[in-house]
Amino acid sequence: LKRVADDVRSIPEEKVPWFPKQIKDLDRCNLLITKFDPDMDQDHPGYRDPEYRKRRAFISELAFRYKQGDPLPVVEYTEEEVATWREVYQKLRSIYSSLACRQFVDGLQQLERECGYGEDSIPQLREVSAFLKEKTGFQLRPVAGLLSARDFLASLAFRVFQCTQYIRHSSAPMHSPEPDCCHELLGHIPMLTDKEFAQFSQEIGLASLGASDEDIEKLSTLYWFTVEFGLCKQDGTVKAYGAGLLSSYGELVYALSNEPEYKPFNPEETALQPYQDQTYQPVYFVSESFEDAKIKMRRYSATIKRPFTVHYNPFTCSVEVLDQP
Ligand code: NLE
Ligand code: FE2
Repeated sequence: LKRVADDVRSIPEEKVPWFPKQIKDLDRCNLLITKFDPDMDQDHPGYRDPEYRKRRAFISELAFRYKQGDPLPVVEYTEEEVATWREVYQKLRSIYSSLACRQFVDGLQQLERECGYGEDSIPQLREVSAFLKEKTGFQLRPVAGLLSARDFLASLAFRVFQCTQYIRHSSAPMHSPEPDCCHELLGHIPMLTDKEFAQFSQEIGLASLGASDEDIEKLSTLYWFTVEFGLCKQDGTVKAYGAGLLSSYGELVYALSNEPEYKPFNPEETALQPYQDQTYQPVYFVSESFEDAKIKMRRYSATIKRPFTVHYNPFTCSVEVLDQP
């Protein structure tokens, strides 16, 4: 018989890292990784552009002040920002039908029809979040930059996707090593309109709650090679479903050329593949199908050792923690 534990810290002899149990606890999941910050990184294309840095600071502030349940901040984008968006949108839109997976193309079409997606304006997180909520129960939350893997993955357990709201520098529209609104809105959001993919994302999140640092490292590597840079077979050809590819014209073309190495997706091996996040990936993992990736990930997650199990309660938007029987 399983018993609901009040707090996993009551489980003897195990040090379990703190993790959010209620959606409100995500206010504490905000550890930022500043390595790509335009204020710190001399190689950032915005480093020498004080206007850009000021804009980034302003948009970051909106995210820092955000608390779960607040209405999502609305950003009035400048003409220059919209011009960057337009360039990214037009270039990518022209290659999606041949290089992106079916679920992505369907999702984007729905967003264009029903959620104001198009090249003339940058969609607002508030509207997109409301749309997603109805499709798959996912909702958005603003974030100031790249989050730590533990905090980012934890939010997925609640079907919350943390989104940046600033845009990449106008001098480098075709690839950015850091996330920005082009990456979130074009890379991630269309995939999150798909029920199966939403489920896949939440399951990675649930597997991460209270996991050891080593297991977080492996899960974030798996996340990297699936949700960010995953390829899958469809109708006999290889297509992209990873958001890092679907938001970068440069890397999308490269990933589906015959230059990079392909390996079959297999969580045990993929979890150990070293990766870098500065430029294009030298290797991509290809799954037989979405379904296949989901089944294999589920099997892998079940092998992660934790002294408890978690169950998401969608009625209360909270995680129930159960002692291992
Ligand atoms: N390289 C991606 C892009 O240019 O949109 C962003 C990746 C963020 C992990
Ligand atoms: Fe991403």
